[in-house]
Amino acid sequence: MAEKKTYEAKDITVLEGLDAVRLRPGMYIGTTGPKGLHHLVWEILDNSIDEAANGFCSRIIITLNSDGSITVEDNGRGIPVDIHPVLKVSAVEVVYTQLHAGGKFNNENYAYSGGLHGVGASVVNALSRWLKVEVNRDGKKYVQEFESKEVKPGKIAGGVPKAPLAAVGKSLATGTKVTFLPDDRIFETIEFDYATINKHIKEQAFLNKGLEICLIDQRDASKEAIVKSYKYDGGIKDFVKYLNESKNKLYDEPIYFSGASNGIKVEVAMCHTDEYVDNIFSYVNNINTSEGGTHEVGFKSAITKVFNDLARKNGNLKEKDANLLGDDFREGLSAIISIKMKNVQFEGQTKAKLGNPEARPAVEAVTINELSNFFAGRGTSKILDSIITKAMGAARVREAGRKAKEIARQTNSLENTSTLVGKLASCSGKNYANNELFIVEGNSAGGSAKQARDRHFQAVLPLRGKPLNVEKKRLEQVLQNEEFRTLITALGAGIGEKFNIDNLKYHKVIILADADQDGAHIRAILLTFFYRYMRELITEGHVYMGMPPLYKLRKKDMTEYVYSDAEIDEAISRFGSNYKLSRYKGLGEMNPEELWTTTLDPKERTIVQVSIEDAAEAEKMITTLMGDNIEARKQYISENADFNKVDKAMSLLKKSK
Ligand code: 0RA
Repeated sequence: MAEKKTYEAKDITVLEGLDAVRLRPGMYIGTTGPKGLHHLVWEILDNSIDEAANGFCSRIIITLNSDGSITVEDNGRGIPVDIHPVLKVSAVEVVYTQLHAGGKFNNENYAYSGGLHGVGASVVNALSRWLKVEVNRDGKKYVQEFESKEVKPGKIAGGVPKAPLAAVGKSLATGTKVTFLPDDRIFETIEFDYATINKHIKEQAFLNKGLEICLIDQRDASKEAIVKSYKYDGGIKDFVKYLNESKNKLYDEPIYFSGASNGIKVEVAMCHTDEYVDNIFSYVNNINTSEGGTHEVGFKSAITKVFNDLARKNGNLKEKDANLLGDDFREGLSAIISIKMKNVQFEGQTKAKLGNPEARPAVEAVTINELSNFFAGRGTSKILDSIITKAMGAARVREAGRKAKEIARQTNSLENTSTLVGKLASCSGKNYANNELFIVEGNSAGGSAKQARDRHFQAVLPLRGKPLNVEKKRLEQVLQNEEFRTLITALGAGIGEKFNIDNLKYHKVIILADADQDGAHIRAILLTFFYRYMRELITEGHVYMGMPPLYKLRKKDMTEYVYSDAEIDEAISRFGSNYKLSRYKGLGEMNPEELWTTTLDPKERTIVQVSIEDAAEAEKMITTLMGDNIEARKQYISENADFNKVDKAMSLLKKSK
């Protein structure tokens, strides 16, 4: 009994740490929205991935359970169970209750972990209703459970051990299994998103060569569990093959190299295609740096140098010729850059840009060294020839484009805005920070939007059918398309290299498309366009998706608009009987008043900010759906299409009649 007392007394200091996490969750996981919720999973998963990176774990299984909890299980060595000499509790308990203790134990082997995730398993425990850890090691199975519960009215203590770690039986296996239920008193939603987790583990499987990561979704007890497994023995080389799946490659096998410089480990896989844009993804300690950073800069300058040197050595470039530009060598390039380093500093709008200056020379040195070695002795290999030929083609087009633009400038055709923006209904306000541009699908919805909007600060650009798909088009061709010229001119900030966000005339660019297949397509084309030619528009947070309602519920003088299938059941139950339900098949069905109240009015509407991940996903979708690889296309559709939506709407309509 006495022993139990001291145990509780000591708990108190532990709890104060975890209370800080519950008080300011944002400081530890960024947000309490869906992104923060999934951060918990990445956190726990990272610990298992670290164990794999050290060579002790070959498989990780993530299970989405029917009670809403999630399990992450690995076959590593198991978290140590010995008693901490100072804290006098098991190492397991330290990991889940001590802030920043993490699973890392200051072990030299774990020197590279951390970064954006790395906040420690204790943060996950603090923000969970309950958490259970099961450890198999030393021939035994150990269990410890934690919970967050109200200790006095209005005061919740987070992540309190229900009892010390206990041996509960024998086990021949080794490994760690963590199950937790995120706390709905902290998070806006505690529903895990299958697609988000699926995408993340696939990415992690690519980044961790040979590691098997499985996902089991058994939340719906009436259906068979969905089981997925990823394991790539080619690592990031397989990642590049996947990116290029539906593209025409200049050479079959991606170029792969790795090395280290100044304690920074660098790994690169790259392969050129016949496309005109590049597709470079970079990672630091397995964390995606979608805004780029010093490592990407180092990589880009290194390949420019190596390929220019080789082109000169091979006689493709004569003495009098100028060097080719980095852009030329990157045309059609798909690449993955993965580096591991200590003391990572993230910068940028979304903290997804590597800031460490030392990463640039390190990546540069490894790339110059390894890439030169790769081509050394091969003379004019086929691979090198194809890369240089492609780059020289790009340079020719660039030069021709420059001349054409000069002529165009002289004849003043591109700059003559008055003829170009004919279809744009601009707004009268000149306070750009306030102005919004709605890009609206279809002429009829565009007409309603023009009538409905507040013309002081809302401009409307209707799109006639589908905009030109920018896939497989050079910038020059995109510029010939009237729809895009109008859009570019309306935004006023230029395009491509010349894009200057300071000149932006609309602070919010809101895409308004129907909630159907065509609408999704239009959204994807526009996002791909922004992603490729005005990326800052997205990274600086200017692009939004409008959310028109899907249903209108009416009863006597009550009217309610419902924006998602998820909310419709609840709304109907509130209306009771004798309601009238109608479904909007498209924006065009709404009259101007309805459009204003539901979709345009800043006080009432819902708009969703587009993230760089959304845009990258749209670009992947476009290349897969428009590409030539039929298998890849089928697989993509079966993995991503949400056919349930339409079914659900139809069944509801039948009910309401
Ligand atoms: C430090 C030391 C040892 C294992 C781990 C950490 C470990 C932590 C986690 C977290 C999730 N899964 C994990 N697997 C292992 C083992 C030290 C030893 O056995 O000598």
